[in-house]
Amino acid sequence: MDNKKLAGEKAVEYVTDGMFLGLGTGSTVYWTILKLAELVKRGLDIKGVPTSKNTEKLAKELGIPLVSLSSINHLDLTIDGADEVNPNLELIKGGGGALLREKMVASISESLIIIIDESKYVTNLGEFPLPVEIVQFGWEITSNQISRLGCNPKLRIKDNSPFITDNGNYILDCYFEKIQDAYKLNGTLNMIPGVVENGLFVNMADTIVIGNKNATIDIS
Ligand code: ABF
Repeated sequence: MDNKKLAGEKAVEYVTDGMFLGLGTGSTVYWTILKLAELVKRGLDIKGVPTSKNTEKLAKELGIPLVSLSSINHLDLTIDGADEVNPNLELIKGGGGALLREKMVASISESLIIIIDESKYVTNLGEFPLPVEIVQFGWEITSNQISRLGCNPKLRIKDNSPFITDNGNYILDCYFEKIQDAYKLNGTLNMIPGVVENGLFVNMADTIVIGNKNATIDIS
């Protein structure tokens, strides 16, 4: 079975009746949402908060009841994917361009479960370029400021134009190669004028579910 499908479906075991759930973005969470929709049809009572327009569309099509983030002040559990995870459960997220909403949803969740295939479990973060969401105004200045932290920022392009997030911002993919101190870099990045949010999730994940051949490994 596909390792992403393994991890995505395994995460549903953490869901109980009456939960308010953060529903992440990406191809691994896709399997979680499919499984949840199946259980909702059989009576599972959950309310979902999507982290992107794509997730909202999929959940609506599958009949998962949704609530808006502004109507609640906490979530019981968020299930989401990631681009890299290190042994400290620090993450790089945002490859799908939804990092700001993902981080906001994760920040009000009592528990955050990250689902990945084993290729994303790494010793050091940084081989995957760190997505940083920035405002469009003066983006070149913001990019120069970020480059002084020791990386090579690249404006994310889609269909030959700058990629625009659900929030109307740009994304810089920042090539650090190796990130030694994710906690410090997270704070430093967010102090730069023009930076909206970055894809480092530090001290947020509680459990990582790794789909690995025919087994899953829960690290928490
Ligand atoms: C999303 O999951 C993003 O933060 C991250 O880029 C993506 C990983 O995608 P996939 O599960 O498709 O590998 O939450």
